[in-house]
Amino acid sequence: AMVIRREDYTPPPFWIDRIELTFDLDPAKTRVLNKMVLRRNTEVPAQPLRLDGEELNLARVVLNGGGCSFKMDGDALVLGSLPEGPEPFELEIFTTCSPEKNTQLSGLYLSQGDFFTQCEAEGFRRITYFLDRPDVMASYTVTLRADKDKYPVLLSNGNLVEQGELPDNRHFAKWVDPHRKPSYLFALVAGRLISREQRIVTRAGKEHLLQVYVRPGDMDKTEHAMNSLIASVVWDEARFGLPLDLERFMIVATSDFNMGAMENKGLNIFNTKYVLANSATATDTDFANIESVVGHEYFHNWTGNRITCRDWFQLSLKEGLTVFRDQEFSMDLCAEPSARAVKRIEDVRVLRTMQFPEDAGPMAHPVRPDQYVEINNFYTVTVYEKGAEVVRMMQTLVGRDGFRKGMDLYFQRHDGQAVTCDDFAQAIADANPDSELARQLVPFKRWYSQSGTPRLQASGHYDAAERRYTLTLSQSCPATPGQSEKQPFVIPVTLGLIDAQGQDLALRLQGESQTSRGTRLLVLTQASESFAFEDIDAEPVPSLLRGFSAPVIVDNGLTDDQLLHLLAHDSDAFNRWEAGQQLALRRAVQAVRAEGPVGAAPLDEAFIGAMRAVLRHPTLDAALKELVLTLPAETYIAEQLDVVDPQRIHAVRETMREQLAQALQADWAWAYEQHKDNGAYRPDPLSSGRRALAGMALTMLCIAARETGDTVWPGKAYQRFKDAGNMTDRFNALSALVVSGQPLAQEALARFHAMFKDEALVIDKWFALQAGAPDRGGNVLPAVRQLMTHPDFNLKNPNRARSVIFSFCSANPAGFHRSDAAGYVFWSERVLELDAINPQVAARLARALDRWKKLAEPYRSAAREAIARVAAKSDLSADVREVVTRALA
Ligand code: BAL
Ligand code: ZN
Repeated sequence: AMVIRREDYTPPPFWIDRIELTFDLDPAKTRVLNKMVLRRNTEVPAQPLRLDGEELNLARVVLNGGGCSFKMDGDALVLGSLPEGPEPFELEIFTTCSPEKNTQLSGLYLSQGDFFTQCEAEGFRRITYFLDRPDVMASYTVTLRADKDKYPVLLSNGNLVEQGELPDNRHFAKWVDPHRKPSYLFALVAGRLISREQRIVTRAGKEHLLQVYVRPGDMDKTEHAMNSLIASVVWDEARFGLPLDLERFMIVATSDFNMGAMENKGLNIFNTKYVLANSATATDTDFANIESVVGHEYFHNWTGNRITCRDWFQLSLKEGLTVFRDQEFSMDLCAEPSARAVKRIEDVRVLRTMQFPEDAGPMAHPVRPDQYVEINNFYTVTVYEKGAEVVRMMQTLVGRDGFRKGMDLYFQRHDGQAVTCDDFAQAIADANPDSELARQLVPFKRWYSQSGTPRLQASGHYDAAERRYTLTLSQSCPATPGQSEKQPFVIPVTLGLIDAQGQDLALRLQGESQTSRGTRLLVLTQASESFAFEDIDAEPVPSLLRGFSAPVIVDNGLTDDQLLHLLAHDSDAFNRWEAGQQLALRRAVQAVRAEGPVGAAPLDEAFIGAMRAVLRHPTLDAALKELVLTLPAETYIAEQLDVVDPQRIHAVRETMREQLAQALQADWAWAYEQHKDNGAYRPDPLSSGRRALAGMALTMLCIAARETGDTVWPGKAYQRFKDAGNMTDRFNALSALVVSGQPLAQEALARFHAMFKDEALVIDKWFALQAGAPDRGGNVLPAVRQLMTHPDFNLKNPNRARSVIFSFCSANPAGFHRSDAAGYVFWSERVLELDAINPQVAARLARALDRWKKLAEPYRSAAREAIARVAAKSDLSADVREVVTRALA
């Protein structure tokens, strides 16, 4: 396999200034005429022009209106005898491709009879020959020609400048994009679509047209996406001074999509999952995800499109920054500060359950990778979520206003360019010359170059005679593939010290004259440093890393009593949640490590009492309560252990949950009654939180009922399932029955399917709930095999494949990791089957066994064998090949 290295970057030997594309759209054979204006980049040594291409049929090449010699070198089209000087020349290339045969969903493809494109990262080369790399930015003019009845809507990037009739019942549309762009941002859509439209006027007084295109019949599910888009436009202008730079901004939904969505200039293409929602078909989580993904793609218009990446190693330049921006957007839309904390907890939970394992496994890579075989394998939680944490740390180090200044400078310097992560960090630092970031920029950038999750160890010492509290912070980072030694990271640690009454102490470090109350920032730059706080009257409890100020694993050395104190009193909601998680984690790990069968009661009275106090708390948010009372995920518990027995972890967590269900039964009943009615449906954080807590209570009550044989609560859940006024309540009730293994679950599932048989996204939920259900004696795998024979199952549709196969292999550890290895056999079959259809999706599934080396026997050997079975196939895609090769290394 060909390894591509960051250090080998060279600028392109040619520039492409303009491209005029003409498409004759036809499912079997689409004809593409590509007229380009190129010129030599005289700053690099002269070399032939090598144009990228893939699965294209070449018909003709014309140079400056005449013939020219060319040859094929693998997939590339190579032209040798080109003009020597820097003068522009014109190249005309005529090719055809077959969208209906394109099951990879990269390049030009069909979805339910409509045409869509996906070009990031390297899909444009599947449409025409081009320098398919992000540092080549061209002006695009696109003409689409197609049958008028089958494809009444013809869209591409930019502005519609002309449209009209053609012979043979055909028509055309011509689009001009006023902005230069890299090829990965090209898009076209053609089909039978309808749109919701909204005209808005931005601050400068300019009018813009916003459109959300969907299939006929889905119009009643577009309002939330449109509102999210309007909110995004307003937010980016208010928070970052970044206006909409297009007359027309379009979102189009397709049900066949590899990713969540794509930020093509002016023509975002979305997975239907992140567009379509109404209260009858979508849950609160769906509504929140739509808001954040619509925001994310819109924010790319500046961070990604106006300033793009020099090369794909810089992917986090746009993705880390844009995730940070969408997280801030969602937080800024929260009316209450507590809702901001809830959003932060949810984001950190994703980071810790997905990114930390990636950073500790065979696919570990820096936020700015050094090498890859297939770039599609590096659209990862590390590049996205850890990348966002790196940007967040910069904001913490320079302050919110300082960060805004840094962004302003970044745009001043680099608008219209293709740049690097270094350029970004430099701009933020240069705009804040007196900041800790500017002073520590070189070591700070180790966050971009070093992989692995740092460990932060804290220990406190109280000196009563001196009235001094000394906090010693130390850091280390484990070895990761290709990186055995790590240098210290620059770690911003926001903290408070809490007194016996639960109040934040006033803080003054040794040598300082000013005192500050509440939270303050320490910056750890060395392997170990001590910080001495003066005028401390009694030993405090440290509340470290408030708001999760750095993506590290903390060992805070606190006792249970100290954690209980934080859980009860911390002014930082994030750390209240964190204290509860740590208490639960300790108990889980202890029960997993203990000898003999899993005990019936892993939880003690102190813990249960603390959970009851949270649940019954008079002022805490329902959303926060639901998060605190949710036990750490099985995969997160697994990460704390050197040797992992997934069955035992599952047994322990299930036992803990049963214990909480029973011990707090009266409290759950109270919580359910208190939170179940919320009036007319609105997906705002406050009422979503109430629904989440009511749903959790119902699940706990059904779990408790299973033990006692009581039928009242399952009956109430079934009634709730039937009567619910919105999908969140309905699905929560269904889930309560399924998760608790109630006999009524089967009836409810059948009813649910009948009710929503025409709603693909709801049927995805129906599949996912069953494939992810708690395993009871190995019952889930046979159910999954059965689901794959269901008439609604379709392996070629990524959403459907994910809803069954990924929900089982990646999100149901106890169902998947079977002692008879049948889960792994199933996995290897599906990876190979999918690889023939869609390598990107197959490679994602291949990652389900990333952590096989940590498994206990017999799982470990069986998992290794399954990976080896996949690796033994000679004609694997580069995507899957890279994943399994790294796993076995
Ligand atoms: N650029 C790929 C999809 C996204 O991150 O927005
Ligand atoms: Zn993105």
